[in-house]
Amino acid sequence: MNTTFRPALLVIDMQYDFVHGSLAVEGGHSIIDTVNLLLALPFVAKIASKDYHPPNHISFAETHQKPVFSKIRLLHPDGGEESLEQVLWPVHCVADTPGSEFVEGLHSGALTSIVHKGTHPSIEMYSAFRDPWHLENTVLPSVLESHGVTDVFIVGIAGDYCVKSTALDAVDFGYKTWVVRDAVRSVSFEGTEWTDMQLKGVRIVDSEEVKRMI
Ligand code: VGL
Ligand code: ZN
Repeated sequence: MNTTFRPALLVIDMQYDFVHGSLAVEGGHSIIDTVNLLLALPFVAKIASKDYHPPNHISFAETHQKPVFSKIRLLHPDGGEESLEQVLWPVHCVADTPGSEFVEGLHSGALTSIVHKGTHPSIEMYSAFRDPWHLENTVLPSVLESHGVTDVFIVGIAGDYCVKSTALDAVDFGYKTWVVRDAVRSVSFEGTEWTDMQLKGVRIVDSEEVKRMI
């Protein structure tokens, strides 16, 4: 058994609303085939996250009666001065609605686990590992630990939000972290997420290279 390289695939938020629905990301549909190719490789774990919000979630513009895509400051849930900028999104990925389902065509039968995130009404959670205040972990850290994972390969949506936050946390949790560029799509066209991730130690690869590695 190879104990020095135990790769996991993390499929981030490949859900109806991010591909066809209220927060559809440009080109989201075009990465489904590539994600499916990667899902067929012998990773030790194949884990998908689902953005999974209550109807009145704090990240929804409607919750604050403010314009979609406007920004607010969110205070630390336990009080104090600390705050984070929050983009206010259209209502998306509400738990148990069609918008939160995996996008049609995704080979979800190949998955070994599913991680739900953003389920708490008053806490935004872009990362599949934990909330931005580091108050609570999802099940992802323990799932990765239970499989003895050494390397995580991240794909999905959105490159500049949930993929990036998940990748930075993967580095913080001590994993060798790879983001598969041609299996990611972003909300904005600025493209700064790639250098932001690289500067923090994330390795950017393409799917052809991953096929040779796994
Ligand atoms: C995401 C915006 C709001 C994402 C989730 O999956 O990147 N983006 N919620
Ligand atoms: Zn969300």
